[in-house]
Amino acid sequence: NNKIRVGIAGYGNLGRGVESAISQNEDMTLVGVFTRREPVDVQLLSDQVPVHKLDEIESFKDDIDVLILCGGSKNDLPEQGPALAKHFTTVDSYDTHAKIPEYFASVDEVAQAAGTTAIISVGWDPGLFSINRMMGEAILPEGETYTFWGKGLSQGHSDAVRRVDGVKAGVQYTLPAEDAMNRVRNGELPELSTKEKHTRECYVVLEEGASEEQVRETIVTMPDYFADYNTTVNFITEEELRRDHAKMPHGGFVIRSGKTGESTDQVIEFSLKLDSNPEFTSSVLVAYARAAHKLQQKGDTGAKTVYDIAPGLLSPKSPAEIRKELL
Ligand code: API
Repeated sequence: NNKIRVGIAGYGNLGRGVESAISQNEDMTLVGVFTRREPVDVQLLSDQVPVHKLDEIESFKDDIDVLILCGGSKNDLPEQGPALAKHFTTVDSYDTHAKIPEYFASVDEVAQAAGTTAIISVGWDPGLFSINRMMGEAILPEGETYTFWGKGLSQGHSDAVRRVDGVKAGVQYTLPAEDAMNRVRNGELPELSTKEKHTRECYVVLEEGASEEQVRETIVTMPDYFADYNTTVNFITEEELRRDHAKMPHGGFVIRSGKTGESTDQVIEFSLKLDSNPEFTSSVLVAYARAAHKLQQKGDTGAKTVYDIAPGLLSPKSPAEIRKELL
């Protein structure tokens, strides 16, 4: 049969989510998981799927149609994105918004030369929210766009916290400012700075001997992640982290509030309520993996973002089926 053969690079929360999502998509099969850890130490959901060392992945070139990159944006993807696009058609969830243009260029150069297709920055934000921001602007040129997240656990910010020297483990919650959110929902079109829309709350387990003050300072001043926000850092024990912070819910919304004609109000709202941020992000990655494979087969290569992908390519159904059933 002609199932799309998928590989996973990196097996944390996202990798596990991708494994689980693939099992819900009959046109796909998971051929292997690739890890920097010792393969015997990696426990998959399924015992049917082999685990290999990531540095041996090149020898699987002919066995994988699409590789889903499940590493973090802060340290893993800037290196792995271009390195793996050299040999594989890839999908990733690079989410450092300010550095996406730079990351796109580095992946595009490699993918163009290698003839692979690489869809970057896939997920819900960046991803589904980005599409809705763009549609709002295109359809209602006179208006304002607002994005609110949470309350929820940001994987990107949690990953960034865990990379800080002296941090053993930790999570980050994004909290929307209720008053700002209500003003937007009431159609007020307020001008809001980054700080006025969200605050950030971190729960951190320190390494033995690490300094609270130093860790706090490194986190709250971190560019692209925390510097522009009011951030609080709480120090907790490993047991408290396991007990109180194991769930990873998230969500939020994009609102475009605009006017047509003389002064006709029009509001577009797209919202998500997620019990598991990683499982949802993974599900988006898997749908885009299907699109990446179709593009690659058509010879449409190079780096892409969600803006470049026609929605029908995400579906396992044929264009004729989609027209008949969903239009
Ligand atoms: C936040 C959002 C999260 C977006 C979703 C995803 C993640 O600050 O909570 O990191 O979980 N930017 N990029």
